[in-house]
Amino acid sequence: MGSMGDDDMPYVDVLLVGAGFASFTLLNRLRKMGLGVKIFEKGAASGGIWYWNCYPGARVDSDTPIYQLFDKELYEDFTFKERYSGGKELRRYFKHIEKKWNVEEHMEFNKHVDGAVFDEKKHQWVVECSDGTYTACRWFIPCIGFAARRYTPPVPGLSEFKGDTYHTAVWPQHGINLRGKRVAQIGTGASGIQVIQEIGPIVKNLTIYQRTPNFCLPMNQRQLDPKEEEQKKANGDYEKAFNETRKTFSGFTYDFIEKNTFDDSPEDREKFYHKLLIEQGGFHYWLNTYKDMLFDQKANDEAYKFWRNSVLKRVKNKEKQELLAPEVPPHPWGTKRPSLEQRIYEVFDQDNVEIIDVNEKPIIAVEANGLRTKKGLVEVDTLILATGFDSVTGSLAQLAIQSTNGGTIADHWKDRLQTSMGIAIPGYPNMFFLYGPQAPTAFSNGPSCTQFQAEFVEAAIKKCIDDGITRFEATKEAEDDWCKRMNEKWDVTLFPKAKSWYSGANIPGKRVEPLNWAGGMVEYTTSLHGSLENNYQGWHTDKLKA
Ligand code: N01
Repeated sequence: MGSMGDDDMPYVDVLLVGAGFASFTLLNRLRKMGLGVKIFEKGAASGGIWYWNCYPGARVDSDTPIYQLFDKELYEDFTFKERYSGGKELRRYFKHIEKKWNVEEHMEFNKHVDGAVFDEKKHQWVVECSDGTYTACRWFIPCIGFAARRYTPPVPGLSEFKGDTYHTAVWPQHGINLRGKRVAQIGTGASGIQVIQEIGPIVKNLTIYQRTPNFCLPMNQRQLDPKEEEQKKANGDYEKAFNETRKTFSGFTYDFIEKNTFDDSPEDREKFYHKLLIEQGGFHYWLNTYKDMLFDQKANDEAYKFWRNSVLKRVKNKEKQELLAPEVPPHPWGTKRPSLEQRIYEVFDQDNVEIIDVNEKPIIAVEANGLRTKKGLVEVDTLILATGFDSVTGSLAQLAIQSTNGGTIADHWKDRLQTSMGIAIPGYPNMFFLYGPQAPTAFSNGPSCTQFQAEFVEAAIKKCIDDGITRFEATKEAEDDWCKRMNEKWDVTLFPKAKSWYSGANIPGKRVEPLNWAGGMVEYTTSLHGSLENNYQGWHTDKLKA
């Protein structure tokens, strides 16, 4: 970081990292305030996660209209085609944003941010990129999401494999033809389920190495009628939906109901579950159900029982039934991320699809021609790693962003994860991060979370500019308070009973702790905005001496 202080260093008021939903929301808001804004994106195009995750079947699990930027200017001439949009459609949407908002001058692609250091004399960040360039900015805002650091498990012999290996997080942009191939896949999370569903019907055979079954929910996908959508826009239904997301736990348009599981008779409960799971589909069975489902084990068992029966009806193979919907679940229902599916259980049940439980039959080694377990060698042409991410914390912790107290973000989190309200860190003045740790992130609809965080960032920057403040840093007290509240919210739920990326348990050696705010969106946004009150109570402020 040698160039600090160069007067000819390029300067921009706000530097955003990553070209996904969060950055575009901020870009539009902040440039309207008259600020100079740039987005540095390491990929060759915009889309954020939708640029990188282009594996077969990639599709979002949030429904139209709430999976988009909440902006009339954008939706008035763009209509999504399906209830749940596919990856290609989302990329088309990002192109639309770029064109509609005329963002070209703000974008730099193939620009990888390595690290940054704060210049106390100027109250500016100096940001270093891997192309050797430095950029100064007053406000530095990484918007790199929770899945920017992929994870590959240390399977013995992985480099010995002579076939092709692909990780879902860096799937080749040109696609891969797997028709008629013998394929092995490790992992059955959200990415893994979508790949299986897509390729199961076309490959010669597919061997799935499963560690934990994914308790999938029917997506109830459907094509949208363009005329109907136009009518909805004209009626104000889109705006109503966006507003609704502000009032719910997860930033969806629906919420937990004001009833506990056993308030209903068994018959009424069955009817209610049926409505959520079968008729409505999507996340209704997860986030629109009895309010005790994620807090009370007995209530949770009821939800599991109903869900399990629905799966058993779709899978004929008895062994697969037990692998996919075991009598005794490995974790409470809904404490790991359920995937939305369109035909996954029928695909799992196909004769060309085999499921190997790696708890019972661990992968002994990957060999030149395939994968060996104690059952023998399965020869394959292609190996797919759908093994996820060093989620939530890994994205930021991998960057060399220096604290004013010394050390990096990874150092700051050495003993515990700590942030102020999941948006800032003491020692990192004038820096916010969006859709990251200790925010509603993994428990929320992405565009809702980033929209509400962006509104706060805009309000904070505006207030600072109005008050002549040039240095704005979270207090240690605010951070300690947030960590305490994080744990209080988490500990009363059933989430700690699951080994999940929600708590870092998917990465060997990673400390297990709550990574996401489990107190709901409303309390989250209220806390953010409240922190600016009473003379910036959650923040230290300073002004450059003239
Ligand atoms: O990653 P994951 P992902 N041996 O961590 C398994 C979002 N997203 O990329 O469950 C064997 O969920 C691991 O097993 P286990 C979404 O929020 C959204 O699928 O840890 N298996 C798991 O099955 C999602 O939740 C969308 O026991 C091993 C899998 O690999 C998040 O991103 C689409 C293993 C990893 O699953 C992450 O999803 C895609 C090992 N050593 C992603 N190590 C949509 O909206 C790991 N696994 C649709």
